[in-house]
Amino acid sequence: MSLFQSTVFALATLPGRSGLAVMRVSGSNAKEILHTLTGREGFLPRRASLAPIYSKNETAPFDRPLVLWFPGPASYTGEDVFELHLHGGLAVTEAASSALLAAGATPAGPGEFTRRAFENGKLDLVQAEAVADIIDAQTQGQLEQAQRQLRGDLGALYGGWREDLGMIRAQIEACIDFPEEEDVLADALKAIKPKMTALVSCLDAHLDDSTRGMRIRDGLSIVLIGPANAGKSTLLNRLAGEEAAIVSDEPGTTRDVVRVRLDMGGFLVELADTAGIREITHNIEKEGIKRAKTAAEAADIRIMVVDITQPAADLEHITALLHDGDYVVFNKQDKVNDNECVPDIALGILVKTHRISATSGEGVDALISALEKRIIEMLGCQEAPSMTRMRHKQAIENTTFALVHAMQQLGARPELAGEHLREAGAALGEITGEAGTEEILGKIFSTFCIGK
Ligand SMILES: Nc1nc2c(ncn2[C@@H]2O[C@H](COP(=O)(O)OP(=O)(O)OP(=O)(O)O)[C@@H](O)[C@H]2O)c(=O)[nH]1
Ligand SMILES: [Mg+2]
Repeated sequence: MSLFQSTVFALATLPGRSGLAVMRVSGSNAKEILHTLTGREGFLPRRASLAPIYSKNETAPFDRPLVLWFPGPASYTGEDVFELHLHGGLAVTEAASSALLAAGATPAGPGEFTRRAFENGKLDLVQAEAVADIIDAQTQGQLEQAQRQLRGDLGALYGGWREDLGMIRAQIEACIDFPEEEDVLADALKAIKPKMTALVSCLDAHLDDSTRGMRIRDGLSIVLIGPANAGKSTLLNRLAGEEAAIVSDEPGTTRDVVRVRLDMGGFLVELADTAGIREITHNIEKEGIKRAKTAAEAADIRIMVVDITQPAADLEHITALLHDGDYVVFNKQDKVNDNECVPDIALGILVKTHRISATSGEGVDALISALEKRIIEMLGCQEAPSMTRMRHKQAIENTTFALVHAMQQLGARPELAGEHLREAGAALGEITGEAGTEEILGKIFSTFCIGK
């Protein structure tokens, strides 16, 4: 029996003119409502059939949709569900909504179908989030990660750790329940400790890997920095394939951070252009330079753009922002001979260098290939599933925190250790939803769109 009383409906497709519009209906009255709408009964489960559909008190049908009947629990939500594949367009979908309302269904809230699937045990919370991620995916990398998550890889990993925590706790409780022989208790507790240490290492390794999954989902950040007039904005426009940033021969053109989203090597990249960094007294430009530095510090990869024709003077403020593995791009190659030496920049770190012309495009393909290779190395497939949201990361951190506390209490106060283990299990359970509160669930599903 579903936890929800009402039967809800929503368009699963975008509203507006289209070939088809799919209306989804779920809830305990779905069968009765389908009968009211079509005047028919006996739809075969999971078989498509054409049926005329009527508005209340009308004898002429307003459309003849394809009807799909999914009796619960073998449905997406676990409840009785039907879908109407209507003709797309406002008049038809409006008529269908009115007929559904008249028959007693109510409009679904954001993510309500997936929420019902979660409440009815069809999906865990991590899988529900994966449904949202699949719909939002713009790149192959995002899609593959969301599909792995929907398959249950991440949920299985967390479920396994939760079981381990439960077993350790049971063992501690068993020791506490038979405390007659002190030596036996001490030995038994000693034997439990390595299991806890092993679990802490697994959680730590998962935390270390946390950026990967989140970068795949939210985008890897690449920031262009450099002196004024070096051609940063020209390069951003070339990489983006659009005139996103203003280009001019006046130094100090860019002030705000200009961000564009790109697909590089199948992964989502957020590329940012920033203000040229130079000694300046103008307040607005100063603020721009501050923002440039902040963006550079937060980025996953920095590309320093330098004008190949200019002497490499006063670049320390910029080179100080670079990290090992970043890029230095000598731009305006079209203005010099191929064999001309590049300006000698003092760097104490390992960077990759490229010679390009952002205006002619020379050398840009090689730069793109190098970046794509690097991104695939950073985000490409690994065996273990990665966490994909800050919410997961915080819960794993809380789990580790409680588990470490449990280890500290194990010898002296095993009953307290048991309590910390319970907290650790609860923190882990929040991720998959076993220990989810209404507040957490409400927050997650409110970000879904209607019809999901
Ligand atoms: N010849 C040549 N000119 C270039 C090249 N790239 C940029 N320029 C020119 O250099 C000038 C500055 O280019 P921008 O892209 O605005 O430089 P920027 O680094 O964004 O400059 P700021 O925003 O002021 O820091 C413009 O006149 C561009 O047309 C290049 O590869 N070759
Ligand atoms: Mg610029």
